Amino acid sequence: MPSGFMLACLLAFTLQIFFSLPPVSSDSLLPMISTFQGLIKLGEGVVNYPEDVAVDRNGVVYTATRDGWIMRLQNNGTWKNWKLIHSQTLLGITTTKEKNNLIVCDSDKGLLKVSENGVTVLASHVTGSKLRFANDVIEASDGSLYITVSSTKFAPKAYYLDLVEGEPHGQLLRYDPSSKQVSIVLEGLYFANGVALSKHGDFVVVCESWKFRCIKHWLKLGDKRDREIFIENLPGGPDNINLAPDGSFWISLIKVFKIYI
Ligand SMILES: [Ca+2]
Ligand SMILES: [Ca+2]
Repeated sequence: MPSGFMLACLLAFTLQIFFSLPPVSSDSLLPMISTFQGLIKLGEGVVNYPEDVAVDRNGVVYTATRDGWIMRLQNNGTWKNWKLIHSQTLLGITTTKEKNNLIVCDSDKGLLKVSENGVTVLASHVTGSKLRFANDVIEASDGSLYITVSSTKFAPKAYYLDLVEGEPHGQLLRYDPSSKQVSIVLEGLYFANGVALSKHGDFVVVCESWKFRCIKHWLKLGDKRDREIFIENLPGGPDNINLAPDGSFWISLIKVFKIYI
């Protein structure tokens, strides 16, 4: 391959990344929060690549691991293997209020329901296409489930290509528990990642990792726009998001530039 072509490709990729992403702040710009000083790590060396955590109505903490286990944190502080899903592509999880089931995103199989009775596939298709790369899920107060799809073009193993291409292949989906159908709520998202419900249940916040921002989507639109900026110019790519007890949100960040450039 001619070296000039390689150089042109590299330049194109670099320009695409720089035009697609805001620059990342250095660590020195990250706020020092005293709350972090007292944090302890749960499951270090025991839990294999947990993507997310969920707490059920009884206060039990769950996580899904990359080796296919749904693990439960026991009262004595140790983790127990609870259900084996035989999947290496488990990502976000949440619990349902009414039946206290666990809902798990499997980026290959779709949306799974996990209970004491076993594992069932809740949804595997959206508008006739295979549901792939489901990243996170949250239950709304009406029982519907809002699901992020990070990329409709690239598989999870090639997620970095989604970053390099810099195009919005992400979606927000809704699973209707009455019809058991999945519909598309939002398209054109830049790597839709974590999703969380507001304290009053009136909107969801969706993280767009490659845009360093999170958007707000009102669940009852009325005359509102389907998406608004919730927070932008974050000092890293937002990954998971969780509602805090005071109504604010905890957002985890990825240092995109330090990993890829
Ligand atoms: Ca989550
Ligand atoms: Ca995630």
